[in-house]
Order: sequence, then structure tokens, then C-alpha cells
Amino acid sequence: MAKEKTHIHWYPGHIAKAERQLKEKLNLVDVIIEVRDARLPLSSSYANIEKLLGDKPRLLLLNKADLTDKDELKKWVKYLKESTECPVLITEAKGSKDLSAVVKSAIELSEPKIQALMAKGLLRRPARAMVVGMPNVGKSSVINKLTKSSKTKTGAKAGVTRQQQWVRINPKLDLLDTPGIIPTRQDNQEQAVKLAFVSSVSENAYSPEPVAKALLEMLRDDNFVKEYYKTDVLTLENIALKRSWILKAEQPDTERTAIYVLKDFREGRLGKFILDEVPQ
Ligand SMILES: Nc1nc2c(ncn2[C@@H]2O[C@H](COP(=O)(O)OP(=O)(O)O)[C@@H](O)[C@H]2O)c(=O)[nH]1
Ligand SMILES: [Mg+2]
Repeated sequence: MAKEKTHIHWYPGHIAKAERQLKEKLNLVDVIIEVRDARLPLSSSYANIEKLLGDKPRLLLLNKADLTDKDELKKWVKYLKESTECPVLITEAKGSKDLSAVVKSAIELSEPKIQALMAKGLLRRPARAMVVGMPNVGKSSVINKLTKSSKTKTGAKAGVTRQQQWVRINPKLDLLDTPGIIPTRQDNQEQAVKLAFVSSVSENAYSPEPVAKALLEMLRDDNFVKEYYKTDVLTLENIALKRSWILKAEQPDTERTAIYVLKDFREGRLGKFILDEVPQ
């Protein structure tokens, strides 16, 4: 990571409020579908996420798998399965791949709860699920994909605000049609910078130059990236000069370059990366 401190701004009050709102919504469901950015299998969640999500059954999705190296991602699936004891699935919510494995797993995970209700004499009902995750990890894309085949709104249930609707995606599964947002806490700057790389942090919270610098630092030994920018030493200045993005007085336009480098990375033009390391 970049040695110098990158200041990403955040507001603890906003985070606390967002966490409270998330907890209220969590009370409504039997099973949680937590979406993470596969490029950040750890950093796109909290270190002790269970504290926020409680002990409800949880399914983990490593989404945007198309932007990662699949062999490396398999190691993460193994690691996360072992460390969280949750099922872990690899997804691509943007492409044409279907999410039937997600539906199947969510139903399986919630079955003990449904059985417990029936043991108390209640009739069987569909399990209730919601999608949660940090900004931009693909929550809405996952919801859209899951609900595309079935648009049956089943109406508001007790305690649910009018805007929140359930969609029956399967006779055994209802899904809340809006996601729960895990706010990106930025008390850990290294994590915050990685979240900025993947647009999980609001653009108002940072300026592009230090963030793009930190990204280039991480990618500095990557031959593909060096070739892509036609320079051996990956600095904003060198890239700007190669592209002839010069301001008056022969100054390289590092701000414009920073914006482009971040865009190139986000759109997968610099290759496929996982930016966290599997803990030993
Ligand atoms: N490459 C890629 N992009 C994705 C994938 N899933 C979602 N996206 C894109 O990521 C961006 C954020 O997705 P969105 O569903 O709005 O995220 P949300 O903020 O968590 O609801 C959008 O531009 C999506 O098209 C995926 O699997 N692969
Ligand atoms: Mg969304």
C-alpha cells in the first residue's frame, strides 16, 4: 500500500445511522445474502461483520467474478467457507449467468427456521431473504436478476415501510426488493483506499490523485499494466507524459491521468485482479 496517508473522509454519525437502518431491516428476514466485490473478498465487508448482521444464516456472494482471476478466486472461496462457515458462491450479476444456485442455497439455509415455525404449529411459509452489501458491489444487479423471472409483488408485511416490497422469486423464497446497505466505514485507510479503487466509496470522499497513485503502487510489478501504459515505472507523471497530457508550463496533467487510471482499472482494462491477500 502507498506509504503516505491517503485521506478518505467519512462521517461516523452517518455510518452509525446507516448501520441502525440496516439492523431494522435485518429483523424482517430469515436469511441474508451478503454480496461482496470479488476483487476485495475481505475489504468489501467488515472484519467482524457478524456483529452487524447478527447470527442469521448468511450466504456469501463473491460478485463481479468476471473481473478477477478465477483460480485465485477459488482459493478465496475455500478460505471464506472455512473462516465464516457460510456457503460461498461466485457470481456475475451483470452477465448472462443465472443465479439459481443462489436461490437454492438461500432456501436450504432458511429451512431450519421454517421447520422451527412449523414445529410451533404454524403453516409453512416462504423464507424471507434480503440482499446486503457495501455500495456498488452489485446488490441491485443481484436483486434484478433474481426477480426478473418473477415479478409477483407479495405486498407489505407487518413492520415493513410502504416502500419495501417482497417479491416471490420461488414458492419457497420471498426477497425484499431493496438491498440493505453496509456503509463503508473508513477507519482503516488501507481498506478505504481499496474500496475507492472499486467505487465503493463516494467520489466526494477523496481526490483521485492519491487514490490512483496508491493503485499504481499496488500494480507496479504488473507487466501487463506497464505495457498498457507503455512505461516501466508506473507513475501518474510517466503515464501523462506518454499520453501527452500536458498542462501549460510543461506540467503533466496528473489529475486527468488519475481519473483515467481509475476508470481503466474499474472497467477491467488493466487486467483481472484480487487486491486482498488470503490470510495465512
Ligand atoms: N463487471 C461486472 N460488473 C457488475 C457485476 N454486477 C454488477 N456490476 C456493475 O457494477 C455497478 C454497480 O452495480 P449495482 O447493482 O448498482 O450495485 P449496488 O450499488 O450494490 O446496488 C453497475 O455498473 C453494474 O452494472 C458483475 O458481476 N460484473
Ligand atoms: Mg443499488
